Amino acid sequence: MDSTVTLSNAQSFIELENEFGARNYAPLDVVLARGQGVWVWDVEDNKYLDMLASYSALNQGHCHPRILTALIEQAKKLTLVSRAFRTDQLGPFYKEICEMTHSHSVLPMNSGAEAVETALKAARKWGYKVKEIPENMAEIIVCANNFHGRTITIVGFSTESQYRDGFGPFAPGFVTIPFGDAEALEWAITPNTVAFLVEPIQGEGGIIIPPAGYLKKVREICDRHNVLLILDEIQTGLGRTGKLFAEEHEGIESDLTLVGKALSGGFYPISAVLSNKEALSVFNPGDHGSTFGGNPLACAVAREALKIIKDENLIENSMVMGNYLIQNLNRLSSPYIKEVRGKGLLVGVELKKSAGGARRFCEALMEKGILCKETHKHVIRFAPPLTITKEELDWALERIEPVLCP
Ligand code: IF1
Repeated sequence: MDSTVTLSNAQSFIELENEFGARNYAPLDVVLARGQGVWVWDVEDNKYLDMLASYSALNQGHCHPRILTALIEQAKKLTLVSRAFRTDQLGPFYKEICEMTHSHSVLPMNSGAEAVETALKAARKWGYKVKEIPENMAEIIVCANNFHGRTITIVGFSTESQYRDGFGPFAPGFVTIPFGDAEALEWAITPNTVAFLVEPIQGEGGIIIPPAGYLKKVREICDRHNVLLILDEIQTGLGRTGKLFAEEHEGIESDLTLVGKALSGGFYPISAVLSNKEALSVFNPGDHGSTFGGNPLACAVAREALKIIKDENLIENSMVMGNYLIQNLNRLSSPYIKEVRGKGLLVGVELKKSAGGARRFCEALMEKGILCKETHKHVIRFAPPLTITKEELDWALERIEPVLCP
């Protein structure tokens, strides 16, 4: 029996998802079929400006032709050997990402959550082997309102009740402090603290920017107590906030930096842990790994995706266009807007409670040809590909204004 499905209209695709898929998402009812740069088209060929960019995985834009070529050329040659053998892609990828990010060493994985898990394992092992903490006593400090992924360990230290509900028991050894409060970090550190894990800007938390000087103080406190600073730059990194990494806004360097999402420009799941000192060197053969981590297809894609960030000046464009977007959103006199905040092209528009939630605004924007997604009920997130031009932002602003200023 031929079970191949050929469908044309949006509703039939939606029904298929609803009939056969787990209900772990509530997406907008737009069924996309192709994308190019900042634009995507649905199955009925309606065109939309993608102002979500897959939560920053598409910093280089949809289907970037150079990454596409790298993917195809590498796919013709060699895709996977596992880490049982070496390849002619892994070493060059290591060298290029370390040089570009001023890192000492790197460990490649696939998803963002895996990069987070890898860093947690490295930090604990570093704590036992280097800091000489008693066995099974390692503590890692995290922030309230964090988002680091969906594994059981990670949701175990989430403060969002839905992310935890029904998934326990959870791993011990995590301590939660408020985000943006350096003094709280100092208070929470004990002789058994191995690391502090934090997002430079909380993404899913609602585009929350900590007070100026926070990361600098955090760096100083971690140094003073011999605690590793782990920055989750999976969403904020690779140009999103107008710097290669958000840490640069405060002129600091982490001990471990986590990257994912835009590391592949949206073609392929690739993540990595970047290490600035000895933290990663505690791993011995057999301690950690992944079948697909560091595979040659991933490396070829990531190498090209990184080069594009430089060659197309995406970091500077993110800063300039981000400022332009924030400035113009701030000009709107809307009865709904409470605050506009952001850095580079990571922008949040927080709505007043009286607006009744951000979802209906995202739906209204979709009707006008703009795709974005609410976060934390009351915040609209605008995070388009970093390739976006002033003309394209003007096009967006023309459509955002009537939705927010009726
Ligand atoms: C989904 C959110 C964003 C992240 C940070 C680690 C990860 C993420 C700072 C894990 C992932 C994703 C997950 C994705 C949607 C998206 C998201 F709304 F869910 F929270 F971006 F804001 N650290 N964020 O933002 O990376 O394992 O997913 O590769 O649908 O859950 P991952």
